[in-house]
Amino acid sequence: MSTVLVTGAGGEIGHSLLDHFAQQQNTKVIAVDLAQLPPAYAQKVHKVYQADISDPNLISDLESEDISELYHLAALLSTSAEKNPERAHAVNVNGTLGLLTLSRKIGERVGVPVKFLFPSTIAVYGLKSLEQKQQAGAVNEDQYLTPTTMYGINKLYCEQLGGYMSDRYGQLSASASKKNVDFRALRFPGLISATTIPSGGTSDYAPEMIHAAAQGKPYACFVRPDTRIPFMAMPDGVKALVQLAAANADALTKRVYNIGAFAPSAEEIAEMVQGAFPAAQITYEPHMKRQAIVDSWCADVNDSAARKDWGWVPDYDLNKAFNDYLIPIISSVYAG
Ligand code: AKB
Repeated sequence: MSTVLVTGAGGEIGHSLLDHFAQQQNTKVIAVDLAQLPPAYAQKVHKVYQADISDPNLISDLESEDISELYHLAALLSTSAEKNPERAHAVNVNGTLGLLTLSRKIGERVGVPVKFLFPSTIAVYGLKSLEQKQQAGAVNEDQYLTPTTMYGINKLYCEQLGGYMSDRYGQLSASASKKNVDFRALRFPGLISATTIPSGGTSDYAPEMIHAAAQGKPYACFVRPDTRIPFMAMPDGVKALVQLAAANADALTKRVYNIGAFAPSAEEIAEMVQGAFPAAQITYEPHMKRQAIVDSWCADVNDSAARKDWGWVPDYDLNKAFNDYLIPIISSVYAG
């Protein structure tokens, strides 16, 4: 029986990850979330801590748990973080440092490194202009690392912090060679779930457009029709996390991996939505500041390292995401 800690368990990825672990026989899940977990999800886990991840009391309460894998999903996303940058720093950075320290202590006590799975983001990229974005195309992990948002800065720093905690923590001390944390990160594109609606992100226009159409509501898209960033269907996001966690450490040449699936423009998403829901009313009312944020993100990612090192292949391209996952499930959710 292995024990897995999931922070931000009540969020979009959290729900899908809890669904995944509920199917596993030998996994005990401890969930952490600021809000109360809906009863259907609370039933799927062994224990729930309703707490703020930046609270040091939570970290000391968790120290006695024999956690072998930690999925640190709790974060303030890009739009929320711009509204409250200090709070974003406290949650996104201090919260992550606390959990890395927790993992280090547990790893040391148990004698096996704790696997620390960290969802990073395409917000770590900062393209200077639309011309540069177009020329760059699918970016590699080490290019354009000049984020423009608090969220992107927080995530990029935490990627470095995770690597440090894994490989060089206290490098001048006598016990430094001992590895207590095995940090692994994925740079997620915008995620689209059929069962939950995101809040606080800037890639939210795609899921918002689809969910509005399924409910027969008009939608004013907050970015221009030509806006392009990578997206992924939620089941692929969960698959990537679980696959990276299971990968053999010797096969991993990086601590941080891009993962891609499809990269449509807002207009191409609107066309897919209109095809599925012909009565959909989609208009464009770009919000200048949110537009600037997505314009600074890459148009696509090069995920060849993930493909080569741990066999990453998405199950859903744009057509399959709409036809086999989003439309059937969303339609039944709102019909029901
Ligand atoms: C956001 O929009 O902030 C997130 C992300 C791309 O990381 N969905």
